[in-house]
Amino acid sequence: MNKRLLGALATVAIGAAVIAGIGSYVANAKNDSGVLAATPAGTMETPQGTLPHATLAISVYPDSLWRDNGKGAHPGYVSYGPVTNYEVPAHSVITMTVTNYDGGESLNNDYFAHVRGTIDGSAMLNGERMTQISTDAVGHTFTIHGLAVDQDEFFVSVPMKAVAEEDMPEEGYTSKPNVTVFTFVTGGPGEYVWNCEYPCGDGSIAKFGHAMSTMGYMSGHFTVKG
Ligand SMILES: [Cu+2]
Repeated sequence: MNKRLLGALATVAIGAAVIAGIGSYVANAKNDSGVLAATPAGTMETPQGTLPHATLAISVYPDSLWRDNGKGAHPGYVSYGPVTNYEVPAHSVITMTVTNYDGGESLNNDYFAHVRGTIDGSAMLNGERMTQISTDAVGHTFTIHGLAVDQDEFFVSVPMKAVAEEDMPEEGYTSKPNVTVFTFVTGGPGEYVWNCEYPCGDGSIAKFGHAMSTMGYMSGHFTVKG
C-alpha cells in the first residue's frame, strides 16, 4: 500500500474502526458462509498486456430475507450475496458485476464516492462510464484492501449507486437495480478483505453497527489465489 493511499485511509477514522472490526472477524472465519470463485473467461487486453480474464457477479440486498429462507440470524440486515467470501486468480484481470437492489442516504466521506484501483479508474454504471457518483447517491461501496500495512499493494474501491427512494418497494426487491461493472488487475497471491465503507448498518457509532460489524453481510474475505 503506498503512502498517499495510506494517508487517505488514515483520515477515514470510522473506516479504520471497521477495518479493526474485520480483524476480529477474520479470526472468526470458521463461521464462514462459503466462497464464490471467479469464473474463467478467456483472456483480455490490459495496460499490463494480455492477461487471463475471470468474472464475478454478486448483488446487494436491502435485507437478508433471501438467505436461509428468511430464517437466518439477521433477516433484517442489509447484505451482499449470495455469499461474502470471494476467490479470484492471481496475475489476472477480473471483471466484477454488482447489482444493487438497496437504497441509501448520504456518504459521510467523499473519498469513497470515487472509483479507485480499477483499470483507468472508471466503472460502468447501468452501461455508462463513470469515475464517481454523488455522495448523496451512494448505497454501498465494495472496497478491497489488505489487513496489514506490509501486505502487497492492492486496493480497489467502487461506490454502488443507491436505488431511488420511489423505486424501493415495500416488499421484495426493486425491478430497477443499479448495475455496476468494474475491472481490475490482481497481483500475486494473498489474503485480503473487502468491506462496505458506506455506513449502511443501523445501531451505534454513526451506523457502523449491526450489518456493518457482523461477519458475512457488509464484509468478507477476498482471496487472490496463485
Ligand atoms: Cu453497505
